[in-house]
Amino acid sequence: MNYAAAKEEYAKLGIDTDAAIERLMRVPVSMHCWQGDDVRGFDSDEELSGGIQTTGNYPGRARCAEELMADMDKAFSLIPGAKKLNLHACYAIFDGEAVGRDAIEPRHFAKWVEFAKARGMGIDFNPTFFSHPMVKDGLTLSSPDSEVREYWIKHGRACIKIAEYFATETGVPCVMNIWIPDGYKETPADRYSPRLRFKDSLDKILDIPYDKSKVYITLESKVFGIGVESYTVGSAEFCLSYSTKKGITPLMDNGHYHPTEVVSDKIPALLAFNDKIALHVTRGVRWDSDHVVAFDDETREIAKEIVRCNALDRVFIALDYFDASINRIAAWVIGMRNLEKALLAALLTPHATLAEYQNRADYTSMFALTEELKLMPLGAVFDEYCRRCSAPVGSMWIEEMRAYEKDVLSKRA
Ligand code: RNT
Ligand code: ZN
Repeated sequence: MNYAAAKEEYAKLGIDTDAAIERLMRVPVSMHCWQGDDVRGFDSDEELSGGIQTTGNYPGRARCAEELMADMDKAFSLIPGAKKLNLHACYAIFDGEAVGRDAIEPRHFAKWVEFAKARGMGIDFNPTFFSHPMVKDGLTLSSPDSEVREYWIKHGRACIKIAEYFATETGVPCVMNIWIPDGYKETPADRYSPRLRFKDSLDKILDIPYDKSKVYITLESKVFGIGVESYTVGSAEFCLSYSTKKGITPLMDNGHYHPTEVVSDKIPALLAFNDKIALHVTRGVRWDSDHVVAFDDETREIAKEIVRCNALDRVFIALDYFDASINRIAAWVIGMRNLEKALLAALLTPHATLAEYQNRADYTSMFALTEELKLMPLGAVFDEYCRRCSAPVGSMWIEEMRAYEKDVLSKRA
């Protein structure tokens, strides 16, 4: 079906496809740099730790900043819509200098700022509390060792300054997300003290003055990680309570809940109490496996909640997954395009009509229309959206990705 015909179909439901396309063009989605190099970063040779894992050894991962930037550029060119660059502290560019994570400075990210500015993008940021020798017994901000805690507190504080620098330079607020891997493999003898130490460490990090209109500090909870199956210090209740109490922003990663819990349902709950919320969109397969985001029911439901709560300006949307078993450019592009599709589908849904059915207790119509909507010509509108964003239409991007693989990635021995 062509765009004009699709537009007419949606108009019958009272939906303006042009308005949906224009709205979506203004929704930034933060693309995680760490998909490009299997979460290795540039600041240490440590193995990936923290209970997260990349599996697979598909050839061609980025090995340095130049390669990562080039790969992200390639991915950006294949993805419609507005983007933000999501960096981790371990992607500092040192140029030979030896700098600890407790001492990183804005200048170590100057090249990233240049990169983002040239592309008209904002930057989001993450302190890196894993893959580092100062992670002691799997613990960072909750460690019983005050020297360890001190080191990571300094890291958190250094990162706030860098986040502020990103916002000042790009003119776009920076979301700075705190996630720590701390936890225990076995049932701990003391569940309380680690959380009190984490709380105290966070207080110390947040103690430094920063411009709250420029930096949004988020806190990400988790249920378990590999090797820390029995207890996670930064659990859902801990992180949500802390965020609320301190007026920072909660972040939900949809891989970080029990398999039958859904983040889509949590979005309106958190929006009722928070001006802003943040998301890491991922796909867990049986566990927090961080598979590439698919155009699946829960991704669509997440997008629907954001849109029908009228919260596109209140939800910071980022992707967070890492697949080393397929072409990494494809991993970015597939996940980002799927999220864009989900958002577009949500913008093309007659929410008011459906809500009215619900309020009239006409569940028959609500269900019937919901199911019929699934076969509406979304593809034709998405193609048009891609066209207007100068991004490849349909499966055209696959050839471009393959060409880049042949010309660039395959030469990385
Ligand atoms: C880990 C968290 C965290 C990381 C990134 C690399 O389970 O999801 O967000 O994936 O910071
Ligand atoms: Zn995450």
